[in-house]
Amino acid sequence: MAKNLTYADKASREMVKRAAAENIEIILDRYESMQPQCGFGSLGLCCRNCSMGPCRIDPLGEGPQAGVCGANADTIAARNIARMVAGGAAAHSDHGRDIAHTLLMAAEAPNCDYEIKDEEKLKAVARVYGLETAGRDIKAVAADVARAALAEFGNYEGEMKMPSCAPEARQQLWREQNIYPRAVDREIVEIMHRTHIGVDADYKNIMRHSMRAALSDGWGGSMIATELSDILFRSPVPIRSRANLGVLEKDHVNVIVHGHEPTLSDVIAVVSRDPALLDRAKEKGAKGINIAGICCTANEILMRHGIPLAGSVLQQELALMTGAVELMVVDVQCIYPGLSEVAKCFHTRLVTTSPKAKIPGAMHLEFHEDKAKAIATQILDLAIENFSKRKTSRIHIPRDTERLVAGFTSESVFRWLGGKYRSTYRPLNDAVIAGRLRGAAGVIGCSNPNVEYEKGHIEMVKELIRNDTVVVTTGCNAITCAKHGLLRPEAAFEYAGEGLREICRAVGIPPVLHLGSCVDNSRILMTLANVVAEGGLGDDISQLPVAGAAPEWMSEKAVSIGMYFVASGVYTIIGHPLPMMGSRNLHRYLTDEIEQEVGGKWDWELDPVEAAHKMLRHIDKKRKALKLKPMMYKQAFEPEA
Ligand code: SF4
Ligand code: MSK
Repeated sequence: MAKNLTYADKASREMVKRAAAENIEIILDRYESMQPQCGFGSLGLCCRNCSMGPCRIDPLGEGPQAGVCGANADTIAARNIARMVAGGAAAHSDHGRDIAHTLLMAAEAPNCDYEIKDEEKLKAVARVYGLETAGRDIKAVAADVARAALAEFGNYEGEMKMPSCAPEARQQLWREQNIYPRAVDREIVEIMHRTHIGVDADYKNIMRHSMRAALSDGWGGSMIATELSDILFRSPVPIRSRANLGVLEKDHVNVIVHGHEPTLSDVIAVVSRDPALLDRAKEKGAKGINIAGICCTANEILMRHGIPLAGSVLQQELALMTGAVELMVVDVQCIYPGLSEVAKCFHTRLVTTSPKAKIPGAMHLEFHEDKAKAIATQILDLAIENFSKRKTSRIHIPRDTERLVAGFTSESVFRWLGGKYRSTYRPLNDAVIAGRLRGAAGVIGCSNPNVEYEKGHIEMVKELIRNDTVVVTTGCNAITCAKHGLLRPEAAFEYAGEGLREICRAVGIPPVLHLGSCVDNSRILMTLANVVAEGGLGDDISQLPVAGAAPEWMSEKAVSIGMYFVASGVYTIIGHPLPMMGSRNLHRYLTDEIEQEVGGKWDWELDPVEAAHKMLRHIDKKRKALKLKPMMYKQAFEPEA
């Protein structure tokens, strides 16, 4: 499947071809060389949690059915999934912790390069933490908010505060199920403890705690990352830009920012407009400095500065294949170590900046928030310097770009849906109640060479909007949608059903709404909470006509995200199943029984159109339970065969 590029955008196809012609190894080659991949690992039946192992369970039932310690398929598979949740929740939440430290610095450090850019958001977050704001110095409030957020990671008693943004009924259910998160670090550490040799052997018990840890991510660490980033870098507003490798410019110094955190990339975006730097670039023969992004760092600076998207996770090496990138600067997450070898084939400098993420062969220039502007300038100077090392004959930039509108938030997004600006969710709820909108779907997540390149994202999203389901998107799905023209307002006329089309026409928004980066899935949670609070669609998220999907998921973060959506009451479908299919019991629990406990459940379906239909059937089921009017418009989707 890896090299099937039927659905890939033209720019990616061009660069994959170039890599093959020049014998430069990229992810698709490495994926192919890994085949066949380990069946025990894929089924979740391999354990190496202690040195009596590694142990493998025979999926056919003929060989061993328990590891040396006696752990069976259910225990081993559940422990493996739990550890994926721990990895994902840790990645998101550590990001949130760093942003909280930056906010504290902005509040207290003299001459800090960061400032409080969104006082309204600061006050809103202060209210969540029960902090007084009236008549207080804004920096003092910011310091209190930062400290309260940091306390969420290491609380030693009570519950986390941020999850109090969830509907009351949902919070109550979490308490009844004993999965209300207490502290981010605690829940993650507890996963590692429970999955140690000889601790928790009950797969359901392990999964319940995994939900608790995932909730500490979605309604905790990730939400802190989003809210505090808005305070520091300002809340996004709808903004126009472009996407795909064609955003690189032949006569400019091209700098790609890649990774996940906005702390450095936001400063790079600002500093790149410094006249002194631009003069230096001109002295070297460049017309200017062009910043473009890959992965979620890209989403962060797209939303706030309109910086164009060079591509999604699978395009990181392809961007270097253009021969036109002077420097790629990376922070954390989703950064392939393989970049270092591809960079060597061109003049490109690969620069790592986080003490948590060094790559052999890359230059390391450590980022410190207290010297943000100086370091950003140093990085851009390196890129300018490198411009003269370009080999013109090696440059091949695909021409393809696509227009997009991005930068919606839970505060702004659905206010638009009613046809005029209103400060409530009433227009959205009314559209759903009246049947102009069938419901809403979150389609998110990575790209993965184990499925046909981008087919899952595009086909699923098109099928959903065709059936009057507004799609909210984040992460690499958002980038893929952008490249394929789904984030243009005109996409409503080309692809959306009549009801959704009418709404998009009235307010000039695309049918697919870009809500940001991976941590910004918290914006989707907050949106769901706001819809419930608005009234008329039940008193809990699990009653809403909504569904979630990650058709091409790949990272541990995606597992944590899926788990917190399920634990929040959302039907969540992914392409490839979680690596646990060797355990029938765990499969049954996650795809069925778990719904009795939390109202949401997992599902898997490789065919993206069929997956979209499963989501639509679920949405219809919820509409029926709410006794909503039948859909006003004739649907393309046939609910029952
Ligand atoms: Fe084997 Fe049990 Fe050790 Fe896992 S924890 S490696 S199943 S003995
Ligand atoms: S970057 S986690 S590949 S969405 Fe957020 Fe893309 Fe997935 Fe990384």
